[in-house]
Amino acid sequence: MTPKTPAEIGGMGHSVKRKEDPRFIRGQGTYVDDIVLPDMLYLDIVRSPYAHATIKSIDTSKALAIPGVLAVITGKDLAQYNLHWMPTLMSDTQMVLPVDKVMYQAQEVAAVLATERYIAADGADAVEVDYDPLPVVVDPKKALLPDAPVLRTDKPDKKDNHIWHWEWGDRAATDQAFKEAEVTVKEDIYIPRIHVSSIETCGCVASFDKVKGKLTVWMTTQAPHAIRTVFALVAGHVGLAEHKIQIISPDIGGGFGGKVPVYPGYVIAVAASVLTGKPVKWIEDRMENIQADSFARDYHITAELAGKKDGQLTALRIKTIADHGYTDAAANPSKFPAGLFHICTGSYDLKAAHVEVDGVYTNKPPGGIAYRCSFRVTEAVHAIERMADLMAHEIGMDPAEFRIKNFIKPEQFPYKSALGWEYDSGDYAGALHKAMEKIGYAELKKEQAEKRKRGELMGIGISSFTEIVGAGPSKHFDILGLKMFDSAEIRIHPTGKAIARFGTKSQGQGHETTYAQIIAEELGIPVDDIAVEEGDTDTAPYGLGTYASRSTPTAGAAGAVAARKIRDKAKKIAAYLLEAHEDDLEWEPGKFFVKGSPDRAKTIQEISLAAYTNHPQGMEAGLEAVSYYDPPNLTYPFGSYICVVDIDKGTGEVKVRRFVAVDDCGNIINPMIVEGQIHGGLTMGLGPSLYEEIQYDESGNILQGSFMNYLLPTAVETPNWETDKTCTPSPHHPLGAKGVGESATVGAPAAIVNAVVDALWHLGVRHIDIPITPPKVWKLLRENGVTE
Ligand code: MCN
Ligand code: CUN
Repeated sequence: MTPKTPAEIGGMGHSVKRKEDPRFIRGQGTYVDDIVLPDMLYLDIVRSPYAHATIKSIDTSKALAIPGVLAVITGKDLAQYNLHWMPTLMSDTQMVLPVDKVMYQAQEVAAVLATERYIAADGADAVEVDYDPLPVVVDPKKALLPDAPVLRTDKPDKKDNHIWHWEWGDRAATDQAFKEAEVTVKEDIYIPRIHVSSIETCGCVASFDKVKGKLTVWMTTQAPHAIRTVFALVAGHVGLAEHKIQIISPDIGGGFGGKVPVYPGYVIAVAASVLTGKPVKWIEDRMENIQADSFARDYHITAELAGKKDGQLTALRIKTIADHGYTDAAANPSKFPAGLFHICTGSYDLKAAHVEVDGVYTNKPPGGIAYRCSFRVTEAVHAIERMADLMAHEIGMDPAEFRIKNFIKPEQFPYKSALGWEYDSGDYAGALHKAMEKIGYAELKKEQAEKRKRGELMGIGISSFTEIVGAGPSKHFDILGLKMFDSAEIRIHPTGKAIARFGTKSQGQGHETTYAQIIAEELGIPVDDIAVEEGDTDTAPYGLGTYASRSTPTAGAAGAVAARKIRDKAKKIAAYLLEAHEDDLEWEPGKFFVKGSPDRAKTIQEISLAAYTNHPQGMEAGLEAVSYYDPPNLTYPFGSYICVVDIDKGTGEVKVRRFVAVDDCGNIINPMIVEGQIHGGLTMGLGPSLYEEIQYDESGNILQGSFMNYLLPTAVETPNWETDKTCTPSPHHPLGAKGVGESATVGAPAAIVNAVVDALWHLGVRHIDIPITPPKVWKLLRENGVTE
């Protein structure tokens, strides 16, 4: 797309350098832990060594004897104010601090308040808790057995560990299609628990001003307004009304979905500040972050695909057990307990589909956050892209040809999927062809055939994913009743400079730059002249926050709509100044001019000044607008990824030799930022594919509780990503843009697994669960006599 604005204005399509970077690269960002207030106290948390145990007693005397320790807060203290439990995003309940039992290892048990951070930590070590261990349930399938101990004894009516059953689609039509199928394939696919490892851990500074009765909380949250409302609803009975609560999300060092939930530490810090009248800081350390914060995925999927011998797909059937840990705290729109998992028909034109998911309690920390994926889309994409590959291999058809045969065709858009989604636009074959060309697909196939003769293990894997982002149309999507719109408020100052505030909150995505570009595009005001703010609930308009790649589809659209309202008013002012009729005016970036006489023009800066100094009689002064944008549909970005792997026969190590990613997110605001999003996203797709997994032993002990064994890819493991794009605008978004922040993380794992299985198919290997670690592959090689 050629930019419509010149580089000095920097509208859409310009790779404007990030406005936020000068402060970040100089170490001048303001993160929560940078906030220091006078008389600030520190909180540290006592955590449970047991995954399931009764608390017999808590002895705080030794801790309280340490000079500087001011208080030890327990569940019983919070229970006096009915703050020992809190609601989760899925209307389940979660303990802030336990009164009688703990439900997972590393759960919060008590909190120590002290004058210094390290004194608080010493105090936490000195708290003595007497536990009585209870039987532990870690396997969700065992949790469903009739003799399994019932975990949620706090719910009097609960007689088992089953949380909910959810199903979608046409069961009868799907069963019928399977009966009539010429070929079917079936596979169990486990998508393990993984953990968001943002550079900054979670934390807050809560400051209650007893005189003003106002609570200010700086916190690491992706959704400040929603948090404010939830705090007001939960703590209204202790006098915290919503206008007396200010949530500020300062700079955030990565969110990736892990900073959507409310963690107990936040609530305890707020309670401690309200009780003491002093500011209270709580910052997780790295081990607490990895062991106790909410986790992603943990989906036990059984998928079946039906089709004809010629490769035509007909139907998909999926059953899933979702491990939610001890509470359903998943970050999903309220009406969808399994998120948008029913995007699982993917890029294919299927006649019928049916999907079932059962949520289960186990003795683990809460699961169900999204790890750079809008609500279970990675799980869905992984399932369909694995199954498509399995089917192609099964019938002996080239996986690329197979996909092209089954893709939804460009002329079928808007396309209604078998599970009810209306895909907005796409050209799936276009993206796949581009990726095939870029990687040299035909030559790679030849190379592979030759290598196979020599006994070398090389694989080629494709993933042609469809993402679904931008929740959302508020008729379907809400979180605890809050409709999922988003907002923008733009104010133009007399000198033509602007401030714009949004209801979302960047965690590294570059909103200060890209939102300014959207306004520059619409008003012709240079990017440098536009200040963008987010994350302060006292100033920003109400919005639902940044996750699910929704900022561009929702708040970005709101920015365009608000800017257009301003342009409409500017036109009236220009007509007045130019003594012309509005209909005779034309717009080009930055000015209105009289049709046919380009010299008779008024720049947006001149118009801005006139809005305060010389506006028409009867018109309100000023130049500003607000938009609360409720998107008519979601956006459906997509892409085709091709991965080439070589497998070391001696060690089982998988090496990603090449990875080509062709993405399509419609019209692009900032190509450089989008490329950065894709590079980061691909690396976050690589991690879980080859390295990352959180496991528990039978007693509920976490096995990957630190970066010693929870492995993240570094620059050494990360291949050279080769990226490219196609552009299929969204027909309903004001700028034709789709979200992109998560596409790569969602799409990449299936390409990697498909490549590995492709390398090993001739040995009889049909599937490998991620992460594909060297021991897993080595075992397969050994079983097949390839290695000793
Ligand atoms: N963009 C663009 N043109 C498009 C689409 C997007 O220029 N057609 C730009 C946007 O203007 C924005 C960025 O790309 O600057 C991402 O936009 P979008 O896809 O709308 O996603 P969000 O801004 O809502 O970001 C959320 C998404 C999610 S859900 C996760 S998880 C994730 C991700 O972004 N977390 C991140 N990328 C991250 N990047 C960083 N650095 N840190 C995180 O925590
Ligand atoms: Cu999907 S993790 Mo992001 O939605 O913040």
